[in-house]
Amino acid sequence: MTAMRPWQLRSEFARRLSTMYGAEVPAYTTLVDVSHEVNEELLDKDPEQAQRLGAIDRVTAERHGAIRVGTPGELRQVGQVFAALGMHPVGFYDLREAASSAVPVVSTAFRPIDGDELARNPFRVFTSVLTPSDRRFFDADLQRRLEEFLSRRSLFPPELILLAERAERDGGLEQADAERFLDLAVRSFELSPDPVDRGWYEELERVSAVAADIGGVTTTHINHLTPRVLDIDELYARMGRRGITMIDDIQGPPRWEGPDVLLRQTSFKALSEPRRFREADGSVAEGTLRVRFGEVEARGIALTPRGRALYDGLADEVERLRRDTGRPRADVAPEVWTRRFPRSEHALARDGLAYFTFTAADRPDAAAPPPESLAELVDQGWVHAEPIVYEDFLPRSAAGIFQSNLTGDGAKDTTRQAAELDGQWMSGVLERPLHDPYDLYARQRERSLEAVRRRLGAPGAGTRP
Ligand code: OOG
Ligand code: NI
Repeated sequence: MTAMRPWQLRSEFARRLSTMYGAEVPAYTTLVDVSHEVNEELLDKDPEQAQRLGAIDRVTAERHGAIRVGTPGELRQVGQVFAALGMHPVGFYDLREAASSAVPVVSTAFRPIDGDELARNPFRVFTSVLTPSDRRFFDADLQRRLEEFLSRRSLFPPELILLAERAERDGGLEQADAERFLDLAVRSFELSPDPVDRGWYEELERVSAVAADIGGVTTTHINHLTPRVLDIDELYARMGRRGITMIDDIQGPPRWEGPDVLLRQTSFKALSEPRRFREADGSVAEGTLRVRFGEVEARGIALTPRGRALYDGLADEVERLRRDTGRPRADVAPEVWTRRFPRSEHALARDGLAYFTFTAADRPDAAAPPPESLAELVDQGWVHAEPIVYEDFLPRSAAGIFQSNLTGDGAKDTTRQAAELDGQWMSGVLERPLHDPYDLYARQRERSLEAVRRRLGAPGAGTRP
């Protein structure tokens, strides 16, 4: 009998990470306080609406972290540590393509993948790995020196990896081991007091501030920890009133009259933090770095590939209009959405644009057999639809958040050869399957439809779109 199951380790890790990060970055605590304030108010006003996309206990504890590592070996170890917490790699994000400034990383997100695990604690970590072989950013000489620097460091103590392997194998850890595991895991993501080699850091910074943050230091750290808020516009205004400067924009879908979909994010600007530097003459001096920021997010309904294509099309149209007319995005976007995006959850469900789970409605009066098309089942009231919340990330928003917090644009030579890195590469490095987010949502929907068919005694119900 193990004392702590993976989900308990996950909750406890997220809680301790939050305490640690709050001590390192006090403005994060303000962000969490204001998020809770806004959430409580909405809950008081309309408990049902406020909890439509997750019970309040889940939402209150909900966080995502962001970390950045340097090598395939480090990424594999990260995968092992998170496996102990019941978190699996989902999705492949290529920020090299999504960002206009130099962001030489590819990423995945570790998260729980089952509905009940997500409900217990949905903690997720956006994890990026540096791409030193990408010639658009690094020449052969810099690649060699960077890889050599990275090969000399070790981010995770062997004891942590052993405990993680044991936790994954046994489905949890005994109390004393769990305590040790959590302690070592949280400490691995603390900001290190080790001096930063100034010359090396600055050389990398000229290529990319992200490359310097990852490969310019001998340790890793949590870059940000993001609480979930139910009204991000209200939060944005309140943070401003508390004197905390936010970035200019809220990334993702606009505020509008229709359903919340996907993910909206914003952040406060990267803060100057004291760090020690080793100078060229070997002396150590105090200095500052501006790398870590505070992000906050509001989550909406997961879109199907068709819904996502519509979303991406609207994002392009908004961008075009913004450029052509010079009007702010916050004015243009709601107009475009009102014109082109379905105005109700019902329409999203009927048209197969978003993911829902379905339950059979009580229809004792029904004379005809239920229809085979899901659209008709929805339209004729045979089923109730509950939205599935989006558990993943958006590459454009991620790139936007990265960019708005970088000190400089860095340098990207687009005439040179990109390194070919994709989901298959990532999965090989992790030695684990990389889950496709759409498959996970579709599976959740399909399970609910199987139950509907059994309830209605109609094996064909909902088998067509
Ligand atoms: C990750 C940026 C992406 C998000 O929420 O989209 C991200 C990073 O800054 O390391 O966290
Ligand atoms: Ni983030």
